Amino acid sequence: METKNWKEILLPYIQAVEELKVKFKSIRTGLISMDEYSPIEFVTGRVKKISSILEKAKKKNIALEDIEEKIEDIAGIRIMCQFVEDIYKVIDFVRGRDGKDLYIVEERDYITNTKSSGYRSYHIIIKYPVQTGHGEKMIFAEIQIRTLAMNFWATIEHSLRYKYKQNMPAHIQARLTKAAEAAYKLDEEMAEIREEVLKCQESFQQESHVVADI
Ligand code: 0O2
Repeated sequence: METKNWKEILLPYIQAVEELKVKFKSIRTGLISMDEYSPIEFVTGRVKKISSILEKAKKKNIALEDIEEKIEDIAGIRIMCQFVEDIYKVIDFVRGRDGKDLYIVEERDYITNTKSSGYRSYHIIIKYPVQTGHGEKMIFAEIQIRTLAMNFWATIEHSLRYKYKQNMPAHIQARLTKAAEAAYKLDEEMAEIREEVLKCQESFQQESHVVADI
């Protein structure tokens, strides 16, 4: 794979990210326009930088000609949810698309199996067909699904880790792991608050029915 081919190679990945973003954003738009709750808060996407692709290939001992077959997150989208239970609704949605407009290759549950860094998120690796000027091309893409709290932690941890490269001091690492626990507790607390609000709403609706019936 020569350097001059990068533009051509990355084109279907750019297209896939754009298409997937539209698909997931329109779920939100559709639900909101019908005055319904959306499990999707916002969606972002990116195509991995060439330098990061090369770095990953080197780290994983992947030959340049195997990059497209072995690096699964050249195209990546991130779906942010308010609550942990919303993540599972989004997962169900993606599973419902399996065999239709995308093909699930693997699911990685870093919510149940939190990484040692403290990282939590749900990853779904898919194969996605892109229609190009030269016909259909099947490419890998990674969908990361997380709460706002998980995203808050991961975004900051990622930028700090980048500053240190591989040499993050142990005490900083330990503080970040503690911060991840705080983010986990925040998700739990928010879920409990939501449950209480929903209960209150239900009993309020029941009471107003009783009043209406009288
Ligand atoms: P970027 O910039 O987001 O693309 P790995 O073996 O960990 O290098 P692999 O085998 O592809 O990666 O699998 P994994 O761990 O399922 O997914 C890697 C991606 O998950 C990362 O991509 C991050 O986006 C995210 N991730 C995984 N672990 C962590 C973590 O400890 N902290 C943060 N902030 N993110 C994490 P990249 O390529 O590292 O980065």
